[in-house]
Amino acid sequence: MNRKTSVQCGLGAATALFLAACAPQQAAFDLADADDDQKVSLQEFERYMLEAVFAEADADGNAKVTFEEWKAANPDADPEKFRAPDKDGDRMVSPEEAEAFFAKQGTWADLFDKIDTDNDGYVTSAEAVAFRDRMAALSGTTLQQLQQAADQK
Ligand SMILES: [Ca+2]
Ligand SMILES: [Ca+2]
Ligand SMILES: [Ca+2]
Ligand SMILES: [Ca+2]
Repeated sequence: MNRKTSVQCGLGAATALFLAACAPQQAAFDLADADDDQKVSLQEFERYMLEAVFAEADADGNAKVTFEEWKAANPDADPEKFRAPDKDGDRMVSPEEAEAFFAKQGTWADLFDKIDTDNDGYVTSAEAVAFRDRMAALSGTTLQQLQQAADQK
């Protein structure tokens, strides 16, 4: 994906990467399916989403996300909320801090559950497509909106 597309899509759309709003569905799915067994486990999903979200936010690619970078990718960013994952208080979020934060919040597990409609612990390409179609109505979907939608099920 080129820089322009990723800026237009914004951070919430890192989620949409998987849902193919910004990337060809099959390409995103194949990327997430690290062991190539045609299904995405929660572990694969978490790894993929973390990397996608982090790469999306880390504009200068130095493996640290500053609040300014976060805000650029996510205009509604709240400084208070940004501080939550920043465990060592250096005003930057490292991949490790992001991983711990998302794991604690259950962010990816909740989303994964929502996509894995037959609850077999794997997301198939068909389930990913079905989920994208369900979410298609929510244009400009942010991660927060996705979580809210998941909460309301
Ligand atoms: Ca797999
Ligand atoms: Ca950075
Ligand atoms: Ca930090
Ligand atoms: Ca499934």
